[in-house]
Amino acid sequence: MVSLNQATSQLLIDRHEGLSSQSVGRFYKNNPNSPGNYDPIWRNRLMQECRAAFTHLAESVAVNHPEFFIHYIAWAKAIQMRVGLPAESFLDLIKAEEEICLEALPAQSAQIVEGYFRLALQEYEAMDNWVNESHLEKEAPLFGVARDYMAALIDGDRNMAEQLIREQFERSNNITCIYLNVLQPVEREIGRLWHLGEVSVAQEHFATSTTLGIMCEFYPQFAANKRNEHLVVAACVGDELHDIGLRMVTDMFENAGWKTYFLGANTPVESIVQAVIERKANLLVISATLTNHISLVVNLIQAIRAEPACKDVRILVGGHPFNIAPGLWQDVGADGFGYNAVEAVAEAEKLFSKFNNQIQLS
Ligand code: B12
Repeated sequence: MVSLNQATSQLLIDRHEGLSSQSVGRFYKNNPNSPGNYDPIWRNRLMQECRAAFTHLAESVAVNHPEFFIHYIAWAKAIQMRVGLPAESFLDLIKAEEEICLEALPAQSAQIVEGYFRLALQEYEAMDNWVNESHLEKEAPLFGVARDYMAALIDGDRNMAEQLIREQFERSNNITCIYLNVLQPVEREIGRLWHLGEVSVAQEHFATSTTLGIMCEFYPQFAANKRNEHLVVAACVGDELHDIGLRMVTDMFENAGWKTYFLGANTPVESIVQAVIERKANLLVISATLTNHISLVVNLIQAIRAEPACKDVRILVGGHPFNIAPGLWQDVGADGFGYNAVEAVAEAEKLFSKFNNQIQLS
């Protein structure tokens, strides 16, 4: 049976175009002096914003986690302010979206959606702090290396970037620490600076490809490690292109002696299921970064669970949405979750020791 949340989510998806144009109309009716009234470029921009808001709201309602809608609003607020829409105007746009939903949706759906808007509006002022907080923490291990590595990337100095990481590896011989305290926070910080308009798309792409190159150079270190008999298949869902986190997770499994089969971004569900069967995988690790990709995770897990040949396969999930929504991993039907690449391996080892004990006992 379809739940009220799923029905509401479907309504939002089916009607998002109409809801968007009514919201933009209401926004300008309530605020005739707001930027861009009678300007088709601005109207178009606000339409796009409303479409994205209703899509994120639909996903958030479908999985019953308001965090995603709240985070989307925080993200969009910074983007809209960057392109010249004042914070108070964006607030009025959200209020217009809410008004239209309450008028246009059936009462029970309107009630659900009202709760999501209420939570987002409660956080509206505080949201600026989320975006303004750096991912490079002064007290964190290797802060200096992370700071210099990021500066080299922003300068476009690949040699310097590689040298900093090489030197740190020579000093510490600790790849895990470099991954978690340099590469990961620097990627996130570059994303934050892009979001605020302080780093260009080109600079972000350069940083990302340099970081991926450095990670590849570490591979021989992992490959030398002792193998265990477990095999892990690693995949992102749907059109998710963010696969560096998953790559780190896979590398940490290699480092811990697992065999791995990395599929990365953009692999169709059938191909993931097929790979799991053909490789006789013990574990599937699924990564999602975008908060509107949770339904894709659910679909993939259901496809694995429906396949008799995968009955003993364990599933771990992770990535940004799981990090911000406690308990989501259980809601999507996974066996476990890890906040980062090290926790991913620890969780898998815990799962398999439990599983092996069960086999021995039965
Ligand atoms: C690099 C990057 C890209 C690259 C990705 C290249 C690649 N090969 O990965 C490209 C350019 C393709 C890209 C595209 C987009 N991006 Co982008 N991107 C980033 C960026 C800067 C870094 C991502 C990253 O590598 N992070 C570092 C890794 C190590 O962290 P992580 O993924 O969280 O992984 C760790 C844990 O989560 C965990 N984990 C991860 N997976 C798993 C799995 C399991 C099983 C377990 C247990 C644990 C686990 O372990 C990992 C390692 O410790 C982020 C910024 C950010 N905050 O991350 C934005 C970011 C994710 N992108 C963003 C956006 C908006 C986009 C685009 C929509 C932009 C656009 N308009 O086109 C597109 C979407 C493309 C798509 N369909 O996926 C937003 C997302 C906003 C949101 N809240 O949803 C971010 C946050 C930037 C921002 N601040 O605005 N992006």
